[in-house]
Amino acid sequence: MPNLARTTRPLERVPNPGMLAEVAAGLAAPQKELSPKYFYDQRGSELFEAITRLPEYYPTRTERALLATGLAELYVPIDVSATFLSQTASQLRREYPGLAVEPAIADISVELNLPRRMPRPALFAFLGGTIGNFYPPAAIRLLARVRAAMGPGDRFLMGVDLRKDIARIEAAYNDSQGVTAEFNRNMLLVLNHELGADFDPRAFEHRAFYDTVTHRIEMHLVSSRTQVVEIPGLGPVPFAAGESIRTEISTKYDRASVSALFDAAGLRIEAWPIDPATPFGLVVGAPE
Ligand code: AVJ
Repeated sequence: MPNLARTTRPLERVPNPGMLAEVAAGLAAPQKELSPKYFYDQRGSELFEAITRLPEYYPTRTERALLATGLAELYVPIDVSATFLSQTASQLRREYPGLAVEPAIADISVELNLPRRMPRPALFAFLGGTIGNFYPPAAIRLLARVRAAMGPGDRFLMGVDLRKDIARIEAAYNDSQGVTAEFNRNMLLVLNHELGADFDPRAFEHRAFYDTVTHRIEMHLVSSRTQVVEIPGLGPVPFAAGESIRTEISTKYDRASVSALFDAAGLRIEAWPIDPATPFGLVVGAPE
């Protein structure tokens, strides 16, 4: 068996001194849980890009079709996946020679790490429906952080996946090629690489199901047998057969639930251009 614990690759993500404590807390909970941000090392970011091209995964292509192409003078892409981000920045500079691209490496659940000065008015964009990965209190904190960085003339553009037929949502997270399953298991490789853990990704199964009460799809990694995982500094983590780690929630919204989030963060909905067929939407927010 390959030793997944020891590799010499450089860190591909934002340095994260709090990672071990966060992983420890998540794995100590009755429902073991890890943050979906740990999907995104180089491989995880590439897998997510592959997901965006899957026939079942409708969000990205719908969002792109909704966006009119107007070019800004300064683009500040923010991402937790550092190597992937700098590759994207180089590619954008080649594609749009007139555009200033200033990438910011950040864990947006903690800070935005914006440049000190930016041309205004600025459009803050949070696309893909990623707001759905945050539990309501964290979603409000994130939007409030954006709101605090906005000037009066700035606007906020957010992609939101909307409530729809359960089968269509579940298919988008259980694609027939197994890319989402590999994306899900990649989180274990991230923990092996960054914490020296010894997860065997083959011993965990991908599961994704929709919860109609909380309006979210949940992704889990289900332990296929009784096993003990070793995480240096944390010790042995036992798993029962069938026990899962929740690795992601992806909440689906409607106009009322977006409006409630915006209210709590000091934003108001200025426009609501959606694709009613999917449905998937964009929302334009302004400071209240
Ligand atoms: C990148 C957060 C928008 O929640 O749909 C794709 C990640 N997870 N397939 C989402 C994801 C499973 C995606 N976001």
